[in-house]
This record gives sequence, structure tokens and C-alpha cells, in this order.
Amino acid sequence: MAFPNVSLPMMLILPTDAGFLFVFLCGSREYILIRKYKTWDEALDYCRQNHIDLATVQTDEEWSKLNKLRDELQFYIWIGLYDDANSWHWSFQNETVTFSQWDFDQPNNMYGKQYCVNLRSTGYWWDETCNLTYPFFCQNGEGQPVLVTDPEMSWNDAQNYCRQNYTDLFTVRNWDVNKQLATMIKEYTCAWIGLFRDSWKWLNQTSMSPYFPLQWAAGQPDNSFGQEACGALDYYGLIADETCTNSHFFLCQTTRMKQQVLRLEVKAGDNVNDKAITAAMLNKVQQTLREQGMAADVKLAWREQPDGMVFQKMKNGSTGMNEEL
Ligand SMILES: [Ca+2]
Repeated sequence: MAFPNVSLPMMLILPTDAGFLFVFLCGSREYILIRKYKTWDEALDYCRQNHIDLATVQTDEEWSKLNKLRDELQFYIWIGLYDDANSWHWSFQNETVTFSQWDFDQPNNMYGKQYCVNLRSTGYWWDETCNLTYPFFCQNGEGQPVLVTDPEMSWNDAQNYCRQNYTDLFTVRNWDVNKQLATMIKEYTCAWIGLFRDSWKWLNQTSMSPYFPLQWAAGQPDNSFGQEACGALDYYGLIADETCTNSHFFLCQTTRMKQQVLRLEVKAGDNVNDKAITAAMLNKVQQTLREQGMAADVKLAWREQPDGMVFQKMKNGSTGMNEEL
């Protein structure tokens, strides 16, 4: 696997704070079909105990290996794909959720694909399909809500609009502000707020889309029975969302990806652990390594410390180095 001996940009190796960057080196996974009926969670446990994990697929080569293992008599076979229903966070600075005001039986991911949140004039929140157009609340520089009603926009367009004209979509942190917003939309049914979540992803936390040729079956995901948060391969080789507690055969991944850890030292201010900054740094390192010949399927990810931070203040003057796990 091509991983060139590269020098990182100088901005990243001036000592002050230290962080670790995971580099996943080896591209090709191997799989095994387990002919036992298990729920998705049981299958996951089985794969982790006896192999590596439920199957993750990220290259054409892996896909052709996996596709050959399908048992064509089985309508569904579990793979390591899931709908991350607990990943709600705010658009502004990726803030986690500390206050919520979900309506009765919400969030329900009705018909699948409800990854964005609107606030009803009743003051309660519904998860909704992000491409529906509604009025929306931006957050201005003073952190105050600004209601935009014309034109109504999809959640993503509203996010772009708010980021261009204000700060971001609005973050609701307490009941008083929630009530204020509800009053502002009395004449409307509802308006987008800045809350959203991740959708389908692999167990290694990479997004499912837009990888081809792995594709959703027509009309999927649809969450048709209301609890379809787990991914299965159907007997046509297409993906469907399926009720996690149903039992199916499953595909385990048998080869551990090789990984390497790079220690990076950066000279930076107090905001070095800001998610936007670490994400930008990761992009920069990835871009630099790609330019220097790193293979396209090598993945980089920060290793977060137990406190959730990437960078820690250095205790001594050690220098940048690579280490093998
Ligand atoms: Ca809903």
C-alpha cells in the first residue's frame, strides 16, 4: 500500500500542543458469510468476538469480494451499515444537544431520511425530511434569532443562507428561547432550527454515500416499520434498511486494516481543539499527503483522548515522530 515518506507542512510541526493522527493503511478487507440467524446487534457481537467486525465495504475490489459471498436464497444479509439515530447536533460549531423539546413520538424518522429538525408553532420539535422547504431561524452575531420566511428553503439551503447572511442556523439552548421562537412563528406551521443528525454510516464511522456500486434498493431507506436502523444486503445485491431485531445471516470482516499513528505537534492558540479547526487540519494533511502520492483509499482520522480533545499540551520538548501500532 502506497504511503510515501513525506514531510508534513512546517505549520504542523512547531511544538506546543501534541495530537495523534490515525492513518489507516491497508485497503483491502476480507469477508466471511456466517450462516446463522442473528439480530443485527447479535451479529455485530459475533463478528467482533470471532472475527473483526460486521462487513464494511469501501472499494470496488471489496465490493466484488463481498458480492460473491451473498447467499441468493436469503432475502437479507446483515452488513456493518447503520442509521446513526443518536447523532443529533447543532449546525453552529457542532454543539452537542443539552436541551431538547421533542414532540410526542418524535423523532420518528417517518419514511426514513428525516435528518433535520423543525420547531412547530406549538413549541415542540419534529424530525423532518431535510429537502422540504420551510421558514427558518438564523442566528445573528449577537446570538439572537432572526426568522426568515421568504423564500422558504430546504434545511441545507437555509443553513447556507444563514451562514452567508448571519452566523448559522439557530441553536436552541433553553425553554425560554424555545418559547420565544414558537411565538415568532405563530402565523406559520413550523420553521427549521439548526439541529440535524448524521445519516447512514459504516461501523468505521465513514459515511455510506456516495460510494458506487453499492446502492440502495428502489425506495430505500424507507423506515417502513418504524425501527429500520440497520443495513442489509438484499438478494439482488442492493442495500435496504431493515428492522434491527429481525434475524438474518450476516457478513463479517476478517482482516484488520493496518494502521499507523503519526504524532503531530502544532503551535496554536487555545482553540486548537475546536472541531472546525481539527477538521480543517485533517483536510490539509490529507490534501498534502495526497499531493505527495498517498493512495486514495488511505484514511486519516484524529485519535481523540478520553476527554474528547485531539491535542494535549506537551509536558516536555519531544519531537515529532511516527510509531507503529
Ligand atoms: Ca418525524
